[in-house]
Amino acid sequence: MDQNELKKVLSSLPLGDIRYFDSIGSTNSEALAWATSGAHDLSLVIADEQTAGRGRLDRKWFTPKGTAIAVSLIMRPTPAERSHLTRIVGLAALAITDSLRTRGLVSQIKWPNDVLLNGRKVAGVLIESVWSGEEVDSLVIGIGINVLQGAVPAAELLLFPATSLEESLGPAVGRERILRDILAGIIALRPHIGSDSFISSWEKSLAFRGEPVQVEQGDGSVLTGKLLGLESDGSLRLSNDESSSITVRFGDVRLRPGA
Ligand code: BT5
Repeated sequence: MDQNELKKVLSSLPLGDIRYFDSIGSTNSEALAWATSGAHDLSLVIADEQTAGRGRLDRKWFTPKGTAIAVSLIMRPTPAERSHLTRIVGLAALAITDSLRTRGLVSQIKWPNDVLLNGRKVAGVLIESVWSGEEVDSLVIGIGINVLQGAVPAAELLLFPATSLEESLGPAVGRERILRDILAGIIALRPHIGSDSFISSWEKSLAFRGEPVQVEQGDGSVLTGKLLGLESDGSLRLSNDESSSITVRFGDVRLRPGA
C-alpha cells in the first residue's frame, strides 16, 4: 500500500495510533497484543500481506501481497456499547456494504460475518476480544477484503466461492480510499449500535432473506429453515417446516441445495 496516500486519506478520521506492516502473520494477533498493552480506542493495524491470516474456528484467511485490505481496528467499548457487543460484527459488515454501495455495488451480508458480491465472498470479518476478568476490555475488528483478483484463493481452498472488487469495478480500485470509507462508516454507525434501526438495516442487508437455508453449526450439525431475520442480539432467526421459530447463535449459512 502507498503509505503516504494512506496517511493522507486517514488523517481526516478520529483514529487512535496506526501500525503499518509490509508483511505480518495476522493483523488480528498484533492488534490483540497491542490492545492488551493499552492501545487507544480506534487504533489500527494494517498490512500489505498476511502470512498467517485467520478466519473463525482457526480457518485460514489468505492475503497475498499487494492485493487486498487486511486491517484490524481496536475498539474500547463504552459502557453503553458493552450491552451490544454481539452487534459489532454487524457494524463492520454494514460499513463494508455501505462503502460498496457508494461505488454502485450492491452487496449482501451472509450471516454472520461474510460480505457477498454477486453471490460470492468478497470480504470476511473476524471479531476477537481481550478480557479483563469477567468483562470485555477491548475488541479487535478484523476485516479482510479481496480488492484485486490476485487476492482470490484457488477454488479448492474455499468453502464458498469468492470474488474481488476488481472483478466488478476494474483494476483502478484504490485500497486506501476503500479502507478510509469503511472506517468512516464504522465511526458513523457506532453511536447507533443500540438502536432498532441498526438491526433493521443489518437485517435488510442479509443474503438469502425469505429463502430456505442450511446453517452448519460449530459441531458439524446442520439446521434447515427459512431465513426470517435477526434477533435483537444479532442471532439469526429461522422458521422450520412446522412454522416455529429457531434462533441460531453460531454457524455458517448457505442456501439449501436444490431450493
Ligand atoms: C472469515 O472467516 O471470513 C474472517 C476473515 C477475517 C480476515 C481478517 S484479515 C485482517 C484480520 N487478520 C486476520 O488474521 N484475520 C482478519 P470465516 O467465515 O471462518 O471464513 C474463512 C474461510 O474463508 C476459509 O476457510 C476459506 O474457505 C475462505 N477464504 C480464505 N481466504 C479467503 C479470501 N481471501 N477470499 C475469500 N474467501 C477466503
